[in-house]
Amino acid sequence: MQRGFFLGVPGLDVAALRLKFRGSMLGTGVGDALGRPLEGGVFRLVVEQPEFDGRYTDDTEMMIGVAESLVEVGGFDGEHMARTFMRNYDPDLDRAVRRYGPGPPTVFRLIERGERWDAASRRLFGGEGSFGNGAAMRIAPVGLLYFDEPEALRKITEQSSLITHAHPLGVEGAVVQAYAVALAVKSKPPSLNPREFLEELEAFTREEVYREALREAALLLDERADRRKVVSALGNGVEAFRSVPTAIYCFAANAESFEKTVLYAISLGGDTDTIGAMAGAISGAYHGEEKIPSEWVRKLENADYIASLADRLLELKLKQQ
Ligand code: AR6
Ligand code: MG
Repeated sequence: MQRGFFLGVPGLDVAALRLKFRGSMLGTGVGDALGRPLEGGVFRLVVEQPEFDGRYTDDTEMMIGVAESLVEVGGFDGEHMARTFMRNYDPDLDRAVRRYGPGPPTVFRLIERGERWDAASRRLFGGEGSFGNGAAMRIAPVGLLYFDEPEALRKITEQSSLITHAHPLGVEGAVVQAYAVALAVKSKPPSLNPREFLEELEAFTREEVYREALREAALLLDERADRRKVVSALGNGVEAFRSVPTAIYCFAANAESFEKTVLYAISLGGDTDTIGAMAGAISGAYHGEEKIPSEWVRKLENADYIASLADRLLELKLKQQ
């Protein structure tokens, strides 16, 4: 790799990438922890002084699992990643803080009883698999590791999603989110054009539900829609197709600031921790660690460990060049 250049993008050198990798993973944690106390609420007009104790939920715990597995194996291994999720899962902590959806712990029990890592999730929800946002909320490390390899990004996202989410809309939500992280890594602030960003995502996705939502997001951007309209058009639910486009919109409409992006995301109500986590992952990948308010990073649970995982992920990326 040439010094000072990555993919011909001026300024995207190793130092910039390090800040972006850290920014995306810490951004997931910060957005998740900001949204945690508000989960399930109705939207508020502005969240000016958010409660922030730095404790994160299943989103960040599973994102850590994705990154741990990728760096420990040196790439993707489904059995290993499933076992890593299971190693990190603690039922008592789940009830008190992490608050997993019902799907993943069910999958863990099935695998524990001998089901294959890529078969267990297919038994959920009457055999159609989960279309929850749980595969998308944890996907930042895959978007980072494969940011300049769209086909590998799609393939590894699909496989890693399948561990818990077998429904095509659950999987494609993760693909769209991973690609949003990748595009954010490749863009140097303040050069990103939010409209073109949405168009590139629309061109990449293979599911009409997401293409339509991304076109809707572009219209909302043009008309500077209010929150009520954003929630009614894009959603704030636990379904991937009612939250991934929303998180992407939160970033596109507030691309100039990490803080504005995540505060806007958690102000929409509903699944605030996950919409915050996904918007934070994209904005953090764009702006980098230094643009995340330091008080939030300082308070975030396991922030040093998350940053060290991001560094190891970048080392893996550089080794693969
Ligand atoms: N049919 C009907 N409902 C479904 C289906 C389906 N095929 N798939 C999902 N749901 P789950 P997650 C509904 O359990 O995606 C946590 O707080 C169903 O109501 O796979 O890992 C996370 O932080 C199901 O319970 O969980 C996220 O915010 C729900 O979607 C959120 O929960 C979630 O699917 C989702 O996490
Ligand atoms: Mg959560």
